Amino acid sequence: MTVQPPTHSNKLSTVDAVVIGAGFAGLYMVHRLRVMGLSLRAFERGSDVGGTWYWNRYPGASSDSESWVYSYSFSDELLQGWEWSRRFPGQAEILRYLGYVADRLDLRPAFDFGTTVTGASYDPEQALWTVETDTGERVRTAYLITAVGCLSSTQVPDIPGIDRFEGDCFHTGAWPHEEVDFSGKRVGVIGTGSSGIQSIPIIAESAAHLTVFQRTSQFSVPAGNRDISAQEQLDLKRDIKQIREKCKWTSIGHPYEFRNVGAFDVSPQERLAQYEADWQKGGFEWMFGSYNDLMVNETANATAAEFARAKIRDIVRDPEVARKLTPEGYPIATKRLPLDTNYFATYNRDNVELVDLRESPIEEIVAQGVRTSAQTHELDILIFATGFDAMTGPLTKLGIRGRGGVALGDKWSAGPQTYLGLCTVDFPNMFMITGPGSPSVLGNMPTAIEQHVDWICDCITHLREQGASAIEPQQDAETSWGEHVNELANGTLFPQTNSWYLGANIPGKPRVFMPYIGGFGTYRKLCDEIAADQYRGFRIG
Ligand code: NA7
Repeated sequence: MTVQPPTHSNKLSTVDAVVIGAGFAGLYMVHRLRVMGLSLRAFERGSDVGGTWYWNRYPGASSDSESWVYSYSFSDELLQGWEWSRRFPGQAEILRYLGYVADRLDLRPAFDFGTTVTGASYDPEQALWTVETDTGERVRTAYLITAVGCLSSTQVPDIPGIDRFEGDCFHTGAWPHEEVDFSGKRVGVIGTGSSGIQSIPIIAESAAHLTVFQRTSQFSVPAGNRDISAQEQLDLKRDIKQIREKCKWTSIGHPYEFRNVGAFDVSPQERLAQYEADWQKGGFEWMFGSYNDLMVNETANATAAEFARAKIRDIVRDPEVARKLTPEGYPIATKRLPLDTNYFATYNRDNVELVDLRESPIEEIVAQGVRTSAQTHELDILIFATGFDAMTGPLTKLGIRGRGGVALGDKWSAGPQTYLGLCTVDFPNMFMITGPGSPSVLGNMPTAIEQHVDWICDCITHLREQGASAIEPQQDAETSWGEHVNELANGTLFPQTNSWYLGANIPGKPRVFMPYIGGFGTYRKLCDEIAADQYRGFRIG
């Protein structure tokens, strides 16, 4: 393999490719480009590799994908050289894994860490991007590749008085590197999405008092996390290639699919028994390995939702607290379904209090804590588990301007427009790994990332073989893709619910269902067909 050393200079340099981000996507992208012999620069705002797992160090942070699929599959050596300890790996173990990959492939020297991309503009005459960073560098590049993740732009709500709080304040997605000590402290958590649901049980174990501020009650499925036994390690080493191959073609990039039966094709007794058996196993399979009409038929969905609600009522001893925790009014899994370890049982602890913000909304943050319409909750530590400007946020904040100086954020002011979630008109040679309009967040991210990186590398190879200077979607292909993504989403229950999939968590964000919901396997096949058909729908010049 020929590896081109990166050129680190403060002058205006020109390279073949610039990659932004050192998470799962950026690491694999840099590796592939180096093997292809391209010169490149890579920028990462964190001080090391890790992406999501560099930033989300909150207690209990964990992957919701099984460890054996939450990893790279492109290299046998990497697969065989690493052993996961748990079914669902925690943040620290995943970060160690990404460090292992970076070491094995010698990726760190390719990155400028602690460097934020502040802008990029396109010169159509030269078919080159000029990328600018906060360290004052300007780099010209033919290919601009974003590997910035879908959930990396943290969202802190605009609550009056937020700067007045005198205690410590953290966002789960920008957690400090030092351990936060909760012992003897009065802690407040705002938000009960995945981050809140993962962290609340752990914080409750050491805090003197924990107040959870809940705006929308959430469904959650037990993770069923456990150690991986020695025998299972051997089995995984033997079977991992087949398991990973299977992931490529299923609908959510995991090695299972919805069953070939609907919820009403079986008797109520059989259905309940199946739900119970799958619940005991834990994990997403309970929902996404279940009846095939759960996400398209409201009545079918209600059978699963009612099962999950009954579990909350069984676990939570105080009926009033159980009532507040029980989600009503939206179909299960139309908000991103969390997996939990002892989440609902945590509310049986004496030191945990639930505040239902639908009954008593937050009015302001004061020096001592949070004031709702009912009372002031005094706190030493306030945690925002309030999520992210998902999918588009990490991209639009890069300050990228395409042909004619059009800003990406302006182009997408009515919602993201892409072809395949990979490219967008007026931004030639810009590739987005897991961009909006691709399956991305609807399944196992490493599966989605590897498919995108491989497709982009094949595309760049094709361009270079053809002597072509630029690739860009055709307008009609982009428009039809947007319509197709929308139409597929409208055939499901997802658009009924306020979720970050729709941008509904960000005030003023257009309500557009952003990921492609047609399935990972279908999408992969389509991307391959488009490439084989001379990059149908793209203009190559
Ligand atoms: P999520 O899933 O977006 O959850 C954010 C939570 O914060 C959710 O419960 C929100 O309630 C709540 N929230 C947001 N703004 C407010 C305000 N202003 N007041 C009260 N509560 C608020 O983010 P996570 O970090 O938990 O998870 C993100 C993804 O990371 C996750 O899905 C996985 O893919 C990994 P709401 O439901 O909007 O009423």
